[in-house]
Amino acid sequence: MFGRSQLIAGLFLVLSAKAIAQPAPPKPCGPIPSANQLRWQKMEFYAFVHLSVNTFTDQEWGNGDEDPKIFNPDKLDCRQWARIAKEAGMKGIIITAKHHSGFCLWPSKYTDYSVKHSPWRGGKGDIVGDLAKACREYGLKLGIYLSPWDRNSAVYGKPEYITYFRNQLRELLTNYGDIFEVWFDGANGGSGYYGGARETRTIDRKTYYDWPNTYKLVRSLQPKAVIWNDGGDRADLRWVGTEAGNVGETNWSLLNDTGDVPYNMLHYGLEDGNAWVPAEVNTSIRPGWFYHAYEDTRVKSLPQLMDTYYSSEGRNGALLLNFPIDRHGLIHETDQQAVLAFARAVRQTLAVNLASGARATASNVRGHAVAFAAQKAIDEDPASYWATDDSVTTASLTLDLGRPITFNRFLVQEYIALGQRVKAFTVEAFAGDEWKRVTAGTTIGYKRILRFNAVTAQKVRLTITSAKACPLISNIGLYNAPQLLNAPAILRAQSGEVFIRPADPESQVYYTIDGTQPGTASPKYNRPFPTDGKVTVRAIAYDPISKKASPESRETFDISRRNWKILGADPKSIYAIDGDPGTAWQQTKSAKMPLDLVIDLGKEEIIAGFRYLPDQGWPAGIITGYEFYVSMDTTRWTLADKGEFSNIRNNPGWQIRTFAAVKGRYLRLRALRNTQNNDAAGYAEFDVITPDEIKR
Ligand code: FUL
Repeated sequence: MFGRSQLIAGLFLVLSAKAIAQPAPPKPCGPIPSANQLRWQKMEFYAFVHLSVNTFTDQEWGNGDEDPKIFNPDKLDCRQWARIAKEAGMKGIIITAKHHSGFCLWPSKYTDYSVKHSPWRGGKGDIVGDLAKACREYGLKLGIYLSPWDRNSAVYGKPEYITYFRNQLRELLTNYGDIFEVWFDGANGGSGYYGGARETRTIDRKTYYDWPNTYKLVRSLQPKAVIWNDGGDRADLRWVGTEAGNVGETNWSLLNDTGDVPYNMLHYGLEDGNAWVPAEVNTSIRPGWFYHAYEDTRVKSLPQLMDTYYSSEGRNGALLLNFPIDRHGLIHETDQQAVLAFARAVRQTLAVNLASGARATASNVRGHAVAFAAQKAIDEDPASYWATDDSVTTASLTLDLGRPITFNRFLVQEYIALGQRVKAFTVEAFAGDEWKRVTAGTTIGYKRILRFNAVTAQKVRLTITSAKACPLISNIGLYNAPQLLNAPAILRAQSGEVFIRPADPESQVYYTIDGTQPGTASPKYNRPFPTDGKVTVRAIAYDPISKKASPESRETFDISRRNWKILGADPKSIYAIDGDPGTAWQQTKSAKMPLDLVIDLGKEEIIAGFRYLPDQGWPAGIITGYEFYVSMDTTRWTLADKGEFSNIRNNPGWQIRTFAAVKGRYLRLRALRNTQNNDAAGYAEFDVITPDEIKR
């Protein structure tokens, strides 16, 4: 008989023999995430809220001279924001504690330009404090946006401002508990109130803020926070180069530590970057970041939000989704419904992982060890992973599902704690008696999700076709997402012909032009149809098999553009009024700012506003400063409006301007400046608004 001690010794021997047989885990490959970055990456989805004095003036950027008395969000309720974020599956909320206007949502000691001097709660309120409390109650993390640009501060542009900025940062990072992210916006310098100076101040984005010392302050006050910065020194997280809600299909979580990253590479990261700087995709649930009642009908639809999801979280990015807080201090009901429907659809998509329970085998397993076996990719433990031998960078993993299963989504995750490795992969299905390619991708990173038409197969194979080092796959998912019908696109050519384009070619389209809701009893769209003058077209796409309809799309067109002529311009100028946002006219020839777009309407009209859509392709000629004139004869012009299109660089959507109605036959949109400070003006579309125009 063995004694107890012999038994233990025997057991120890067996265990240590096993331990010796175990190959060591792979060495890190290239830069790896810090503990803060790893923790942040797992948050995946969190909210932005934008609120400031400009919420009450309908501007995207406050000028800094708005009277604090206009700030009165009479029903402000941070618990409502937190409840919605929580229900939507978000993990935190980042608040614009101070936006470019300089107005502070907390009673900062260092300025009078804050809630203290607003009528809201008699000047006794603190929105950052309220939100911190609400986040604690709902188990959410709190993040702070503090705009480096301050259009109110008299000392902006001078060294004293940096002290002021850091004092405010210290208040925010000291008085409100744990902060998970600090957001330093890159929009910087320009015109402003600046304590009454009302001038343009420019700063050197690289040196002015002395970021290294500001980062030190953040690290000392909030050691667990991640820093976002697109303006100056490299931070922990990067901007993706657009606010449209997507990051590149190829998305490396890497950048270079020093030196400038070419603007367009923010979208993709750098394969050989020497620093870990993962992507955060920031976008708003509406076209603007701040609340405008005229955007109540432009809240992103479910298909648009799903596209955003697959192009952000599905491409190795985190999703920071903004709610513009309305004038009552609430998330608008429509936004609430939109985000909750979105969250539901994501949950439904990922409800059942059809890969769990499969039998997994691999072409190579690191040291033949159980610890790195193929099965580790479907064991639902994010800390375990399938790994190959160090020398192997091409390998495949096969899942046998036991019976034919239908799926249309493929999810895959790398074990990023040891670096991002995979450069390219394919997914195949064994259907009939051969392997067929289902889809393919480039980078994976923390999480990659691919969409494709449903396939039915018993075996699925992931092949890593290229990697920087042995691949480490921590998770694989197969899902059968319920069908989503996209709202069709509605366009009107200059001729007045209306085109309706459904996203899925096989779906049917029904439409109305009489203001009624479209349904299957409405006219069916077969070909473009003519219209003339003002009309609202409403349309749905419909799948006769599932009997499901898409969300409705609705476009309101103003007076006919049939007889319009652009004067003194090259033939391509027609693209500015052809009704197709996909085509644009770039007015660059021999030109110097100011540049004029002059239109002959063909007859006298009453003009009460205009709409401008910049080039939707490469960001050139995006007009910021403008004047708008109307004339009866092209000799005497009346200035009807002037101003700036705020934030148009990052968010180049439709710009809508209305003014007191003016009569005339000729229009002149004068571009004074563009986002690149050169002499180009580009137009994807230009249209007018006439007085009795129905809701915008
Ligand atoms: C931009 C700002 O200029 C916008 O107003 C908004 O805050 C967005 C998140 O960042 O750079």
